[in-house]
Amino acid sequence: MRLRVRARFIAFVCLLLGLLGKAAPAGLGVFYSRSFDLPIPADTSATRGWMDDAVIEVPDHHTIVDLDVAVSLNHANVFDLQLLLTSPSGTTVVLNMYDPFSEYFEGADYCNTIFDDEALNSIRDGTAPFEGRFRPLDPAGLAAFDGEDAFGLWRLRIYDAYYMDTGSLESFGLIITTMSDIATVPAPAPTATVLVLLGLGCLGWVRRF
Ligand SMILES: [Ca+2]
Ligand SMILES: [Ca+2]
Repeated sequence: MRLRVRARFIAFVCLLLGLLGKAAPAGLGVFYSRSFDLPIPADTSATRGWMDDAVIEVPDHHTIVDLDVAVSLNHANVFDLQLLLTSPSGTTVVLNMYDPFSEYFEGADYCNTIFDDEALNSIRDGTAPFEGRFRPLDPAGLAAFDGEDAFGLWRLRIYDAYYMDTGSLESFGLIITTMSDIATVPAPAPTATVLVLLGLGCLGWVRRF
C-alpha cells in the first residue's frame, strides 16, 4: 500500500513538472570546486604574507539561498592563517582568523573543512585539522551572500600573519543551494516530454496493482 502511494506521488510529481516545463524541484545544490597548489604565503622565500587568490569561476546564474564553503590546505601552524571569502559582488566574509594576544595554539592543516552557517559548532570550538562542518568566525556568517547572484569570480584569500610556518592550499569549493533559477527556467522540451511520459508510465504501473 505504501509502495503504491509512493508510486502515485512520483507519477504526480513527474507529470506536474513535465506539464509545467520545470527542470527539477527547487532547492537543489550545485557544487563548484577546484584543486590548487598555491604556496602560503605566495612568496616562498618569506614565511609571512598573502597567498595568491584562489579563484573559482561560477559560469551560471544562481540566486544564492545558502552557501557552504569547502577548504583543504596544509600548513605547519594554521594559527598563522586568516581565511576570507569574497563573492563576485564584492561581499567579504571572514571564515577564520586568530588573535595572537589571547588564543595561541599549535596545530596543522585544514582537512576537508566545510564552513556552514547551520553547523553545530563554531570554527572557534574546533581543533586543527578542523575535519567536518563549522560555522565561520564572521558573526554575519555566510548568510551575507544570500540573495546574491553566484555568477562570476569567487576568491578565497589567505593571509599568513606570522613568521616561521608555511603551507599550501590544496582545494577550495562552493556548495550553493539555489532556488530561483531552477524553479523559474523552463526545462528544454525533451526534458519536459520525458517527465510527462515518465509520469504517465508510472500511473500505468500503479493501476496494475
Ligand atoms: Ca549552510
Ligand atoms: Ca607563517
